[in-house]
Amino acid sequence: MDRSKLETMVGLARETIADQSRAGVLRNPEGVQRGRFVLFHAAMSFCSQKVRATLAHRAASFESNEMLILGKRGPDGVLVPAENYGADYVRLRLQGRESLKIRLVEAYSGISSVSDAGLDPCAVPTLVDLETSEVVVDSLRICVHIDAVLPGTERLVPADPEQLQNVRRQLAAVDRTPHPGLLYGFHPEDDRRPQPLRQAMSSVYEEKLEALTSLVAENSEDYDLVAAYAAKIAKETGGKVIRHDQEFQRALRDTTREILSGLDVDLRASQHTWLCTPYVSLADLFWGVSLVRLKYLGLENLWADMPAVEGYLAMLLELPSIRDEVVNATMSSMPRSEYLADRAA
Ligand SMILES: N[C@@H](CCC(=O)N[C@@H](CS)C(=O)NCC(=O)O)C(=O)O
Repeated sequence: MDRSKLETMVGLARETIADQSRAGVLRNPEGVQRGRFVLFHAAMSFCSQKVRATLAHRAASFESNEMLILGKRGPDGVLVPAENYGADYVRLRLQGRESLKIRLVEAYSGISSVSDAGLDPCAVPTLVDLETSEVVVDSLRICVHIDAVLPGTERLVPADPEQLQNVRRQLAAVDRTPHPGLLYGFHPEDDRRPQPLRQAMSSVYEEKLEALTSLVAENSEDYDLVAAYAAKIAKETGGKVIRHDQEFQRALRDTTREILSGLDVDLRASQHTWLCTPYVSLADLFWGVSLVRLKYLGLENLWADMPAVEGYLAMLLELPSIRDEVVNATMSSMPRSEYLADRAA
């Protein structure tokens, strides 16, 4: 895409952020490649945490555009939609979809893997690489892109074919973990999410759908935008139906436990200091984000009989990138969880 056109689109997307003190903020100014990366993200979003941890680990500078990804109803009853639903932000994201050649999301699945579920046109994170004039969507692809284009040999994605294959397998495992389903859904007998979060989730789908329906009406002349909002409506309608479905919610925990058992086996078989490599790899950062989120949700019990996983998490929590961009970002942007607060305090 033509760079000046891209810069115009980025400028418009920035304006969807209500409080401009959260837009265009230079993060890690002393880092490498200053002026190259523009990131639209949210502090609480686990997909954004993967990207910020990658940028931090690779010591890269970036322009931060922090979005509020939950709508809010004001005291007057008027709904302020999530900033990531703004037309100009969605238009930017659709540019990223074009280069990815991937379908839009069609239904709710409880996972956010683009490969399995399709692209959510209204989600974060979105990366703009001003040097290659690319819009990159999907956290997995964004992190691989950042790692590949940065100079230096300390790559998070290893060159060794066997290590590479193992890293890819782990990235896919984290991508298949139903994090959104666990965050938004109501487990019938063991819901350990902080009370304010449960409260927010009890009306979140209604608010999302109300905002999206208005946006369709406001943008009815823009065919691509309407198609994007329609895809998001289909997904969120599915989520609304299933959030109290007991079997679905239990199945999400079973799937997560199965994925964690795979991690446990791989950790015990690993010949390396880290999961797949002698140095930290992208697999470690992704597992750091995943395990911190599960711990926050009170789901540490899913690996209670897997000491290798607990030991691995302790190592991950020592990484400054995980501490700053995952643990601290979670604690400062989400309601307090008794399960995460103790360790990180
Ligand atoms: N596979 C995508 C998933 C993106 C995604 O689901 N993002 C979530 C936050 S982690 C989001 O924007 N949620 C807000 C919403 O859907 O309204 C990625 O990894 O980037």
